[in-house]
Amino acid sequence: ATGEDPLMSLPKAELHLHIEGTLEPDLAFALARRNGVTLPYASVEELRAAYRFASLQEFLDLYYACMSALRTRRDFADLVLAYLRHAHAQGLRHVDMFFDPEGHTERGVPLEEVVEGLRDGLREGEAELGVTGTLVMCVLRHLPEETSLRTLDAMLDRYGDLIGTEWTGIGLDSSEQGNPPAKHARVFARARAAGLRLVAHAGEEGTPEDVTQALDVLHVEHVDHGVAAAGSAAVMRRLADEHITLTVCPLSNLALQVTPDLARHPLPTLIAHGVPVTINSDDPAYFGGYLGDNFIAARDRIGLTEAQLVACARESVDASFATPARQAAIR
Ligand code: ES4
Ligand code: ZN
Repeated sequence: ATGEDPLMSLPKAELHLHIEGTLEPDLAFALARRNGVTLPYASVEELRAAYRFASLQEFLDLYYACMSALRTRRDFADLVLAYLRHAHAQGLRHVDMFFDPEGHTERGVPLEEVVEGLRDGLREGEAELGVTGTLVMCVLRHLPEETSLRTLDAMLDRYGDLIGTEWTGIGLDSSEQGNPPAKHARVFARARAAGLRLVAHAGEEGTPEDVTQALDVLHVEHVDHGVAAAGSAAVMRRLADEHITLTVCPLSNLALQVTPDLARHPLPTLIAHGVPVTINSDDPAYFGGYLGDNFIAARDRIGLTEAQLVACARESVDASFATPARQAAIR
């Protein structure tokens, strides 16, 4: 089916993609072997069988466990290349790629191995496929704000010269319950002053008020997920009026039981209220589909029209952190 469906060849940007969430079980075991790391699963089959999640936290526990396979600069480059090849075959032209520096530094992997590997992968992928990408560091909201501040400062120290080119933004991810946007307000203020663009996960498992708080306190320009906004006409009106783009991830929402059924997904409600939306894959190795697969699910299982899907793809390019010249080349 890949390549035949017109949605697969529709040019798209991906604005909500955790590179660590692209680690497929076969690559996880190959990297673990290469690094002498033991994964908490005996085989690829046993790991795949663990992909049943009742909540975001159940997923995150597995996501952090599998990260232990990633240790070296070459591991991160290989991870990026595998993702770019897969997503390019589904119409990807540009990605603003999330990564979790603390997911690696907290277990002893030097920041430079992570960032240099991701940069290598993006450079090699552009040469091979013509796909462009930028990096968006995410801070883990379950950690103390002091930790996030140190992580941002370490990134600014070593990679501040990449801001606005290879490194475009900062995001906020991990466990939403009990970790509201305001917990990391100082990190976002510092990032904003440094010239980074701001995004945050909000209203995934949370409430419309979490979306509002991300806007009022963090001053983000996109809200990642944000599907809880569909519960408030006032919040949707604000997103429409201020042109705040939501980076929606249908197969993720289904896998984490944010929605019980794609037929009841909030995307049509958000679109009906004029909210700018994009479609993304989030953690495609874990949630059963890459970017084009999410577009197909939005058509066949949510019921979006061809015109609505084309508008989502167009919005993804326009709202991306690619340069204006690159955006024009993709459109
Ligand atoms: C994530 Cl789906 C999701 N939500 C929050 N944090 C995350 N990190 C990776 N995937
Ligand atoms: Zn996410």
